[in-house]
Amino acid sequence: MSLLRKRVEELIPEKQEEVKAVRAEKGDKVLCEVTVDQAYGGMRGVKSLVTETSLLDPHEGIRFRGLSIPECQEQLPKAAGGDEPLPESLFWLLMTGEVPTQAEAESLTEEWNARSEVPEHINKIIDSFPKTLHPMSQLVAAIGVLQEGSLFAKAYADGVHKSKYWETTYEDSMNLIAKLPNISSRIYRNTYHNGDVIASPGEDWGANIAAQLGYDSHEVKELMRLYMFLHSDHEGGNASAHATHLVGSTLSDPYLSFTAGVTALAGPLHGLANQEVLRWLNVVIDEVGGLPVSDEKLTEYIWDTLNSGRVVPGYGHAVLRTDDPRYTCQQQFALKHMPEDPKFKLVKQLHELVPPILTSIPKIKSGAANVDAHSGVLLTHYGLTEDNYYTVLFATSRALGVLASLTWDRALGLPLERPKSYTTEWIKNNM
Ligand code: NMX
Ligand code: MLT
Repeated sequence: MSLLRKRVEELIPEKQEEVKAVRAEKGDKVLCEVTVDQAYGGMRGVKSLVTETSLLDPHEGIRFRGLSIPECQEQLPKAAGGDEPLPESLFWLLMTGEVPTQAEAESLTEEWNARSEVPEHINKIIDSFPKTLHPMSQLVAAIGVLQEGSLFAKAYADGVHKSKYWETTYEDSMNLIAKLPNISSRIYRNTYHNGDVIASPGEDWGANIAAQLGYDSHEVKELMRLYMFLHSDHEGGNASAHATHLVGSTLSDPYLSFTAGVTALAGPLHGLANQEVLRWLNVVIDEVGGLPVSDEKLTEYIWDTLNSGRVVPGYGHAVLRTDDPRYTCQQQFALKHMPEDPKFKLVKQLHELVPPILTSIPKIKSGAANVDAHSGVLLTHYGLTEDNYYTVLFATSRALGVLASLTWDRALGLPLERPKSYTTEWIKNNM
């Protein structure tokens, strides 16, 4: 049995007891009341989920199992010669709540490499997707096909006892995560490089993704490790985590549950915003006739976007009320590796100009930069300019968080999610 599975197996009874005790002691405490406005308003601020892997504070940002982004960067094991956390070490942290040793993190590298092969008939199906199909649709379809290998679906059909659901959920999650670099990079190479697919070099997960996209440098491998670490998890209420959890609560297998998360991420108000940001920057550059651009012209363009009933992508958030620390962390990477990049300078300029404009509009709750305001310029700097591919990278990373959570959902026996809805008629007559 793998080191991680053994550790999870040891932790499950403790956690089950802890949850039982918490529910016995605090089960009737009120987390929040829900107003009619919240029911119409996308349930913003409704506290009604339990997710163990991470917690988001509106002013401080995300903590993965209690650790902030800088703390993770300091404490989590890294690749030899690298400064950024290995995604493997973050996954171990999300699964166990513990910082892994270097050997534990490396055991995951080894295990994911061993599980990474995608069956040839599935590769052929992926190769048959038209290049015009959006990469996110290709990803959803590819994972849907991969589902034929679901061990959870097979175990369920064979009548497995509910106390063992977590075991095949864990195995499916590990297999899916292990295969994602092959799948995501195949989609990229098929769509933009005439199907010239690159075999995995068998390094760590982030380095494999970089190499298979076509980048061999230490710097891009570091960027990919950072990117995969940063986008992995954002507590349970964001649309991709919630969709995975909701579909998973029906006992749909991890492959199908994750496709729900991926389709949620494909929306422009969620993960697709990283594509939208790059497009928006490129349109600005075209329209103003190149860089640098004056603050006045840029301000005019921001207002044009708003006045034409569109959002400024990369800004605002449903929970965060200050700059996203994932933005700040990417900015630090850019300052270290590409301080003179003109598009990075444009991102910095926007970071000065957009927030005061958005906060001058009373209905907007936050004008601060979110994670998507930055990621595209980092990728563009190294030549990955195909913006409609960007959300595939976000989704690849998000698998780490939502599949760790799904494993715990099953270990804790969380039930089918099914909130109550009302009609407007009912509210008019009864409230
Ligand atoms: N540009 C223009 N209008 C905005 C923006 C923005 N960046 N942010 C919020 N608003 C509007 C919003 O559309 C809403 O308008 P209306 O009432 O007419 O529908 C109003 O302000 C109130 O919204 P908030 O309560 O401030 O934000 P909400 O929680 O509803 O939405 C987002 C959060 C993230 C959907 C919103 O800020 C947004 O659309 N931002 C731009 C898209 C984006 O960057 N999304 C990525 C988020 C991070 N991620 O990766 O998922
Ligand atoms: C995320 O990473 O999921 C986004 O920031 C959206 C969210 O948290 O609502």
